[in-house]
Amino acid sequence: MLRINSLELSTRMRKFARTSRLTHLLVCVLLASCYSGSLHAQNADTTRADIVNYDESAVPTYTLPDVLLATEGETIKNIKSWKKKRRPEVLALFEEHVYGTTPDSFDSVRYVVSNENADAMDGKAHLKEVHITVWNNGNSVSFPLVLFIPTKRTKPASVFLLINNREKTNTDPTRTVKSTFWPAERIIDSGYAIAAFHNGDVAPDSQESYQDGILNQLFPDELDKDNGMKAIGAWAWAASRVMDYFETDKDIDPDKVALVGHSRGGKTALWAAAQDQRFAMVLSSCSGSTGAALARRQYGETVSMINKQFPHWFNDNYKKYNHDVPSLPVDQHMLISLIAPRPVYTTNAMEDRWADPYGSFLSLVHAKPVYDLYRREVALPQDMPEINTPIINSAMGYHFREGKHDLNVYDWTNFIRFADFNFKQ
Ligand code: GTR
Repeated sequence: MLRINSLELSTRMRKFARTSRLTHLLVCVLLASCYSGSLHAQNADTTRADIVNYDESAVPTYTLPDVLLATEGETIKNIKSWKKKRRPEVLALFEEHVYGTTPDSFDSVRYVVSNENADAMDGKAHLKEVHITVWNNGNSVSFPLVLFIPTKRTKPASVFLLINNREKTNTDPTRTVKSTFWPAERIIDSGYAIAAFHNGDVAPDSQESYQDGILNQLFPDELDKDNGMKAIGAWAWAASRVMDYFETDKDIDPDKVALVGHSRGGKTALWAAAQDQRFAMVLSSCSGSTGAALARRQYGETVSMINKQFPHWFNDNYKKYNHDVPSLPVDQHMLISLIAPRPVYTTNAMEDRWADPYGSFLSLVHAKPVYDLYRREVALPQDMPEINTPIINSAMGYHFREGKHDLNVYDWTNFIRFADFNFKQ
């Protein structure tokens, strides 16, 4: 068992905590009013878990479940028993207690290229707009995929696939709108293809209507189960359907698909890649609670807060842990471990205490033993890296940048560097 006490924090982290206390306070007040104002108002008997904590010294002492200790008590020492025993066990725990089950079949699928332009971006890219339609039990759901493939290349392209959780204009196929959230021209210039689908086309991101997509239409049984999939599970399922499509497109190298997501999309990207090992790489931006951040630290957004504000994201079982995080049979380092040995890169931003940067970095550190089983070279420092000091030449990458909760050109630039290192080496 790994016992961690906030008093054992690195000197750097304490200095960071001290110097940014004012920012913490400010952000705390802002977030308390933006995100959890209703929580404070709702709960006359506000429990500890409902107060936003931005104070490192108030992080409780916690014990992380050991990622290499199987339920029956066996310590996992090699890849074979990790793959056969512990990995399926950890995956099942996340399904049961957090993200929900994912149906493993459907009746049929069809891909229709509804628009194509072999001369997009001044001839630099080939645009394909593809409609992916999935049928199950007589019902169907269709969602669009936008894909730009570099024209100058000698072999099928490696691709970044973004789960777009913001406005659809961010991934404008006409390129009238050019967004730093999805800097498609920059990616094409680097030799990669870039793709995106919108999460809302698969399951609306709303407590009232999240069912009105694949859940009602294709998998209504999930809605009756305490461990049934909800919106994040549905978005992850859609990422796998895009992967299915990539396997049929001769312009794409299906062995080099990097899944990208920001915030709720970043949580989804991690969960999708944990389940679907065809994703060769994951890049998860500012994913925070129930993404990369360790739940047991209860720093920034907690399990209770996320479940109250977004009850449609995770399964119903997860709500049982709102005020009992220590009894969760998993923590988020175990989610990262499910990605091993594939390269994973996570990010945090200085002005985004809500996503617990230090707790997200620690997740990588505590998932590393599984990468070690595979003898992957991991160049993570023991301490939180300095601001704007990305860790690139490594199977586990990370940066903690200045600025706010976002996915921006700095992030993408480092994603490209990380992909260059891991795909081309
Ligand atoms: C916040 C939520 C975070 C994060 C973010 C986002 O409101 O509390 O967990 O997912 O939204 O998706 O931008």
